[in-house]
Amino acid sequence: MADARVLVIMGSDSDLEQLKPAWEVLDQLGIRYEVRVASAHRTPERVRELALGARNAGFGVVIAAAGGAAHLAGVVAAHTTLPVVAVPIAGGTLGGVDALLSSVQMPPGIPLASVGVAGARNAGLYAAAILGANDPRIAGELERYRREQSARVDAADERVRTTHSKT
Ligand code: RP5
Repeated sequence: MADARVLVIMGSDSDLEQLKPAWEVLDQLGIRYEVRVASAHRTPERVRELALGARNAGFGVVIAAAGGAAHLAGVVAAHTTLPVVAVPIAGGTLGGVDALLSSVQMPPGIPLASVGVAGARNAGLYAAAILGANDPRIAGELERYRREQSARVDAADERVRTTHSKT
């Protein structure tokens, strides 16, 4: 996919279901993406190759998801100056807190942005915001997305108010 804008990498295909909301929201915003599996510890050379080639391949931002000790996003960030958004995968013995801390506690010099545990949808939205900084079409799509989201909250308010209030 030559003109994909977001590179999505997961450490294992066992992460896939949890990460799906990231590209579902990219679909809603009309942003192209490529989804890959590469592991920082099981296929370190593949991760390096993907990260080193990402900018020339046309990507503007990378979403990297992993669970457990979760070093995938940090390793990707070490090999590219593109912005990298980490998604800590929920699960395992520590429920994803391990992956969260691995993501947010990067030592100085190689920064990562991180969403919360299992925060794939926000990762997609944040990647869109990064691209939208220099792309008015994407910024407009994000504004539309927020307007629709607000309208759903207003509709829920009306529904709950009329159903549950006793005045
Ligand atoms: C991490 O280890 C992966 O991102 C995944 O969340 C976790 C477990 O991987 P599998 O054993 O299910 O392949 O590297």
